[in-house]
Amino acid sequence: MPRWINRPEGSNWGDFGPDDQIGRMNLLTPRRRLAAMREVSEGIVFSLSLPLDFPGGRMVPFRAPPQIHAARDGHVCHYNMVWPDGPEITCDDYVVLHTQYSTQWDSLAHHGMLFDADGDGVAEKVFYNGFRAGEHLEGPADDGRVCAHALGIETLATAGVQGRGILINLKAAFGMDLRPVGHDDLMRTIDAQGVEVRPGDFVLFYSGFDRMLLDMNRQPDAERLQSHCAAIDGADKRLQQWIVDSGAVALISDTMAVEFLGHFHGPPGEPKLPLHDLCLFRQGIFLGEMWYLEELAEWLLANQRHSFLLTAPPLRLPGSVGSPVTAIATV
Ligand code: UVW
Repeated sequence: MPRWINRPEGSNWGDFGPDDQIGRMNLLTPRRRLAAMREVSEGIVFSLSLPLDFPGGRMVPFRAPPQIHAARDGHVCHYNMVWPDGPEITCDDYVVLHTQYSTQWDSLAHHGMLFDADGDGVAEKVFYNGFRAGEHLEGPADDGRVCAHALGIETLATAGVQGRGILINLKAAFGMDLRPVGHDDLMRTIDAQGVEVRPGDFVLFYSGFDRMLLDMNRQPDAERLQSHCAAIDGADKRLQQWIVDSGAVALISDTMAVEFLGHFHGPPGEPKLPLHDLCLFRQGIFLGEMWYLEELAEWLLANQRHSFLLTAPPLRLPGSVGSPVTAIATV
């Protein structure tokens, strides 16, 4: 039995194969990856991760900062521990890590929709390419355990997250005011900044949110953060079509959700996160959020460039729906 009969409007389900789990990452071919290597001319690198204990506090109530603990073997604490028969000292730890607390990838298992994929007239919980909640995305069990048997972040980890990155500087175009960036605004910015988007690209949007967050030093002022910065408007249908046509494999930004969050309190029944709907559910386009882009954006602006080699694998953590990422841009 196929997993789905009805294909969501505007989706590419099945185009990369009936069991595909990496969506548009299929467009990142060896030839395109090789071309991305040719973006490197200086050998300068930029780390694109915030310290993973940022933003600090609980900006999203169910996402907490990492907690690091000493590894224990019964009553033995393996931290600053002198070996019983020698002079060596050892430290081991473990961490309680909310995978989407800080600089992160969203896997295609992060965001699904209620949709009648099997054509029985009843909407069910489904994700990209028709993978199902409860069946492929198992849990939560009584003890809280979950497992994405399909679409987990390990699918991205093994897909080879290295290719051409391009950065669109929304801060340079629009300043720090809160602003949805629709299709026409984005096209004007792309033209003015001389950005060329190619199939297989990772498309980064820089807003200046990262600097605000860092200056708050782990005590985020949510109201201030929510009332600043430009972000692409996922509800703009022409912008959605541009994303589909662009061939981008992932959209990435320094903001909380890549997209403008002004639709969060929109009419009942409408998607609150329309870009998440388009990218993660319909098109299999990965989203990277809360990346640290300031230094890269400033270097690119000063050097009249917009493209670079991006290397950004997530953790190969089977069954997880997201992952921290310590990405590197090489120019
Ligand atoms: C938001 O926090 C709104 O987005 P995400 O769940 O993708 O992190």
